[in-house]
Amino acid sequence: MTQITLALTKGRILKETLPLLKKAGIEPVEDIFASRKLVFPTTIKGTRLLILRGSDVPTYVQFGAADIGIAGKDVLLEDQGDGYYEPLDLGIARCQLMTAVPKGVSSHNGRLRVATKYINVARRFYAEQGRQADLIKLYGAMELAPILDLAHEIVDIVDTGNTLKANGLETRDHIADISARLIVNKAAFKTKFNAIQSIVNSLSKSVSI
Ligand code: PRT
Ligand code: MG
Repeated sequence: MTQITLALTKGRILKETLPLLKKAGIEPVEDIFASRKLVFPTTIKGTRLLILRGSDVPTYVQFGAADIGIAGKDVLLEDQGDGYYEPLDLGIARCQLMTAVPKGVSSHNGRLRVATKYINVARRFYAEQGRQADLIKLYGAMELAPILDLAHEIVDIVDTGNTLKANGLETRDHIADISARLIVNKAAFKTKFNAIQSIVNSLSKSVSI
């Protein structure tokens, strides 16, 4: 029997992932939200789920500790890892990566300070724009940085825009459309081809229903 390990992103992506997995016939045998466990067997023998931080999902898949992963495209753009394919857009947890600035403030002249947790994404974006930017790494609450003059602008996820608005910011440049993606370890895709292809196919059907 082929053992398949799926690394899932906890938090808001997980809530939308479980119904998709269920439609694909993969169900955890116990309630993930009622448990502190990190590994869950499923109704498919040999197939188990890991519940991880999003930014750890590509790492587990790249090194083959998980065969398949589900993570936000923002996380994958920032990860820049190879060692995995990205065969399927799951169409869930949709949002956008944007730059944001204090409302009504015109473009900053001179050297820009940008706060973000997406350092690699931001470096590429400003380089493509031909703009000099000093990047400041934050781990959360990016919206605070312009208010306290830590940065002139931020690079962050925007969905409804309510968080920006509540903090006196507005969007400026669109960087990327984001949704959760399926990734597959390259070596596992060869050695466990049938089992993985069957999961990718079932999931791609549950996405399109
Ligand atoms: O917990 P950890 O630090 O690992 O990450 P996290 O707290 O960001 O995780 P979580 O559970 O929020 O899920 C993050 C993933 O969900 C991201 O990698 C995205 O792919 C996806 N996603 C979809 C979002 C949003 N929508 C979203 N709105 N991630 C974050 N947000 C945040 C955003 O950072 C901002 O603070 O929601 C706020 C903006 O929402 P609006 O509606 O006010 O614009
Ligand atoms: Mg969180």
